[in-house]
Amino acid sequence: MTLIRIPQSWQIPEAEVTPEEVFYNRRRFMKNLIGAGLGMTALPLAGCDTTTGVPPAASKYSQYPNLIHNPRFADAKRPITDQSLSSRFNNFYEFGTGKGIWKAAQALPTDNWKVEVTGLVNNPRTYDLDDLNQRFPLEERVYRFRCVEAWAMVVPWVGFPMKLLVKDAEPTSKAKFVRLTSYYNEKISLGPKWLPFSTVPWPYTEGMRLDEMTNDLAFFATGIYGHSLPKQHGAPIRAVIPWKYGFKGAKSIVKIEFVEEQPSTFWNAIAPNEYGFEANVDPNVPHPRWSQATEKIMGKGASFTWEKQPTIIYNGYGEYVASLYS
Ligand SMILES: Nc1nc2c(c(=O)[nH]1)N[C@H]1C(S)=C(S)[C@@H](COP(=O)(O)O)O[C@H]1N2
Ligand SMILES: [Mo]
Repeated sequence: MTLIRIPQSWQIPEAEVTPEEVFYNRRRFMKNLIGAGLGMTALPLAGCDTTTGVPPAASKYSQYPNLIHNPRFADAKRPITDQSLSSRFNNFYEFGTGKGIWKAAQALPTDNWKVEVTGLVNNPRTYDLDDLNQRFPLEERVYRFRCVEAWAMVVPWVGFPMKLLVKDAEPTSKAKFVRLTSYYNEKISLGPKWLPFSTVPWPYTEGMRLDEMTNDLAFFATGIYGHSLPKQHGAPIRAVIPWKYGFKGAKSIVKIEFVEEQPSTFWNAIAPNEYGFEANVDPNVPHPRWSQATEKIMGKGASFTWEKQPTIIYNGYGEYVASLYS
């Protein structure tokens, strides 16, 4: 019974791409699963949920009466990916290693969410979600998105530039980096149980330099497609850093910590030679196991088809960020 369900998340369309998951090759993975004797209890009951957590189209924008449609980021020069695709093809390892985790992710408890801002700042503070959505003017930005696995999409996020939160926090002159920590609860985030547990540095963490964080583009998203983030996209708040590979964008953030040294981060700790800390999109730097010269853009209309195209340096955002790396 149990094992019948597991392969579902591995079915097409994810078979189309080479996921980070390959790091744990599938056979070893299945063996671990059987060896560990994981029974029905390891399978989230939330899997029974048949909704993707995506509100009906009628509610689009109604929760955002003052939304700014930032004209600089209104057109990503590629069509926006259909929501029915992007909300069913996700990476969120806390809820499983396949792309079809949208059902399992509905188990994420988002009520009374708190985000702690801490570390080398003059104004440490714990925000709740209303604080965040009211304190910072919300805008919509259509960004290109590029996963290190070489799939890509175009998504209209709702949120606010990270630099507004930085200003609020007032980092001290010692602060050089930020570390973002994702929600983690071993009892709810059942995905980890499917991995060789001791080798995986949960919770998921990510980070960047302070000058990257205060770049115009770096964004905290609390919504997508004109409504709140569905859980599988990292509700209620996640990072979006469009010139870097997707894994830099930590989901379901609970802690934002300003630090002096480059922090240890999830994928970088697992495989430093495969997932560098900087992780800027670059067609000329291949992943050790695949080329980054081209990418596959998700969908055309509402079906999972993939169109190959050349990868652009900094995911096409060089005019904003190239000077950070000169
Ligand atoms: N907490 C957490 N954040 C995460 C991940 C994850 O597994 N856990 N996966 C990352 C990767 S590899 C990608 S490509 C994006 C995917 O975002 P999406 O599913 O909303 O498209 O989330 C990133 N953020
Ligand atoms: Mo990714």
